[in-house]
Amino acid sequence: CPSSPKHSSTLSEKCGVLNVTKITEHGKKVRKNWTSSWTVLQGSTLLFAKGQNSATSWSYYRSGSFPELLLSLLSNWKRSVKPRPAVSYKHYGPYSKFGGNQSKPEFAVDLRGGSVEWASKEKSSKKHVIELKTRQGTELLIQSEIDSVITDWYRALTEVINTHAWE
Ligand code: I3S
Repeated sequence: CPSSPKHSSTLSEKCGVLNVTKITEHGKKVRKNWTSSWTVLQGSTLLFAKGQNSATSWSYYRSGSFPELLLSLLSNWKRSVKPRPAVSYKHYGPYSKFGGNQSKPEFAVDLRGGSVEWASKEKSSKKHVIELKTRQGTELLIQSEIDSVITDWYRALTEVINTHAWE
């Protein structure tokens, strides 16, 4: 992240733009509210930032405008990591004009003890939808129009959940 998603046994990291909605919170059903979110998988935590540029990143992606896409993703990524105190931001200096603090992580979920499966048609009429359940009683639907994108996320989430199954 941002340019090369990497995986290791101790820390997996992956990010991208996904459509997300909660359907259950603390065990209670909540109304769907699909939003395009900058999504970061970091270790066993999945973070969602309502990046102001999410839609922009998406449109750059679709238009094949990769330099702009990279800048936009970098900008979103910087914002998504900004609130974490352990990270030093010094080296982001030259790019700060793309960042700012307009966007904060919307929410984060702990994947340990959770589960993922492909959502049934009853859960959503959209295609390529992952249903993620957490031990804390949050259920999310995660979707991308791009088959390969959502398949990669499915794989990554499954891997993290399996790795941390006994924690
Ligand atoms: O599971 P539902 O309730 O049919 O989900 C749809 C609704 O949340 C709908 O919103 P309103 O009922 O507030 O108008 C959304 O616009 C749809 O996207 C939801 O369904 P999908 O199948 O897209 O997840």
